[in-house]
Order: sequence, then structure tokens, then C-alpha cells
Amino acid sequence: EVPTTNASADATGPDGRKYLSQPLTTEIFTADPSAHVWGDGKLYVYGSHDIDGPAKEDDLGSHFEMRDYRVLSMDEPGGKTTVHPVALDVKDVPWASQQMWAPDAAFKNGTYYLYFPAKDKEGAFRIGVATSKSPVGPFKANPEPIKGSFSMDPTLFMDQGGESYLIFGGIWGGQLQRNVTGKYDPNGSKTDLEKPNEPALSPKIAKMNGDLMEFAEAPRDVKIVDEAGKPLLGGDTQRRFFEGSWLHKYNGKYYLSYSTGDTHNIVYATSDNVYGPYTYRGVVLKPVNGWTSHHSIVEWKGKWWLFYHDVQLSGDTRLRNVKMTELKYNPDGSIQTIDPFVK
Ligand code: FUB
Repeated sequence: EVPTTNASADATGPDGRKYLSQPLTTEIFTADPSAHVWGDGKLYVYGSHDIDGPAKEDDLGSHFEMRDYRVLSMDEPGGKTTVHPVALDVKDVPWASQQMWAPDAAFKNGTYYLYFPAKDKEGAFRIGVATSKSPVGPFKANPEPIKGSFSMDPTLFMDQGGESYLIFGGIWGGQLQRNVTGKYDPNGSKTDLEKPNEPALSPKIAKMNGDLMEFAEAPRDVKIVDEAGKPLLGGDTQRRFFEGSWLHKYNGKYYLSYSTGDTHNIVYATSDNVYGPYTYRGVVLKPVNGWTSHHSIVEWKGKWWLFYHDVQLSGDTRLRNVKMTELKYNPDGSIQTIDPFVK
């Protein structure tokens, strides 16, 4: 665990720009925030617990060597953030070997569920489930990953009728491009399909069984199209899916938001159907300080909030810190673009 003590309320980012908001905690490094409000009205953040490690920075994210999860909680927006003890450690996950990346959580019938990606003993990302009677853990992992799961960045979306869906995947280090045949190919492309004029790789969606433990169906592609209904292409790096899916509903519409990775935006697309196709709508969050951008969107105490991360505390891509800021919609349902720096 790496304590951090150098946070400063008026710290400036690159080019002397002032940050829009401040880290939620300086006790540990945190990233990939999945924010949830359960029955007690508090806000819980399920994210990555970043640590320093020996791996060199590369395009596959080898430098993200996280080994456990810590849950954050807040009673009020702007209030104190509590950092809870270790919720799940890689050593307690029988099938996992390394890289506990971006998780998400769910709650059903008195049980909290943690969905997490990690590399198995062969180096392939799989998605695991762990459960607890407490929102902050400790969580107990199932002995095997979800059958048929692959890649990373899972998010569990529970619709109003109670049906639940796991949306997941990411390219480059997230390995979607190494899973196109239905079997993990360790020698596959390091980046994407390498076909810039063909439809980009999509996030995957699968309905979950009622016990939220296994897929109820084979994962399908979540198609993302432009205003003309044409699929976004692999070469459209400003808009195409890279990683970090989040799904929420607003005024009856489904909003899929995600990171464009190497172009560093968080963007969104909307649909009337949970499975899509989703139509690209615009940018939620402009590039932050740091290579990765990863977010979640949640309604809490009558306002909508964007949770995201940057590297304000460390200046190092592998040691991130989570933040929150208010998110606003226009009357037509479009999201007002957020700049992580103040003009
Ligand atoms: O934290 C490791 C990886 O970096 C996440 O899984 C991605 O979304 C990116 O934030």
C-alpha cells in the first residue's frame, strides 16, 4: 500500500491549468470508480486500488499490477471519504494470478456482488464474481470465473424490471481482439483488429442468471453506430469503443458511455433497447491528466454525478486518484460535456 500525502487543494495540472475537482482520498491510490447508491443512501465506490510495481509501462497495461480491492464510501456529496479495509485479495481468488483491474458491484436480495477482471494462470483475462453481506466486504470469490467470460472492465446493469446484464470488454491490454474466435489467442494482435475501415470491436453484453453468478446467454456485440446508422469504424479513434463501459438509464433511454482509450475521451451513445444498437451522441469528459480515463455515472441525492480519475497526486499513469463532479443533461437528454480543468 502506498500512502500519499502530497495532495494540495490548489494543485495545478499540465500547462498550469487548474483542476475542476480534487481527489476523494489521499490515503491510497484509487482508479476506475464504479459508484453506487444502495438502500442506506450512502455512496459507495468500487474501483481499482493502484500500487507501484516493477513492470515497465507498455501498450498492454502491464504496469497496472493491482492485487486487491478497497471500497470507498461517503455519506454526503463533498463529505469525508472513508477508505475501507481490503475487500478482496488476489491470493484469495483460486483461478486468478494477477492484475485485479476495474471492478463493478451489484446488490440483490441482501447480497452484494463484486464483479472483477483478473488474469488467469494462462495470462487470459476472465471475469470473476465475489459476494458479501456487507457493501464494503470482505467478499468471497467463486472458485471459477464466470463460464464463457473473457476480457475485462465488467459493469453490471440492473434494469427496472430486475433483469440484469453484464457489459464488458476492452481492446489492447483488455484482450478483446485476442478473443474473436471464441478462444483466447495469446499471440493475437496487441492492439485491435488492425482493420481501420471495418467496424470497430464492440463491448459485449450478456443477460445474467437470476442469481447473478453466470451468463444466461452467450455474450453479444453491443453495436455502436453514427447518426446515419453506420457502425463506428476501427480507425475512428476519437469515437470508437476502447474500454471502460458504463450503462445507465435516464428518462427511459439507455446511455452507454465508455473510454476511447488512446484518444482519452469518455463518450456516450444512446438506445431504446438495452442490447443496442447505440447511437453515438458526444463527449462526456474531455481528456484528464493521465493516459487512462475511466468513469461511472450515478444519481445521488437529487443530482447526477460523474466519477472519474486522473493522476493529480502522483503524476504517474499507474498511480491514479478518483474524483467526482456534477453531471448535467440538456432538455433534449444530451449530456453537457465536462472539462476536467477550469478555464
Ligand atoms: O485500471 C486498469 C485499466 O486501466 C482499467 O481496467 C481500464 O479501464 C483502465 O482504466
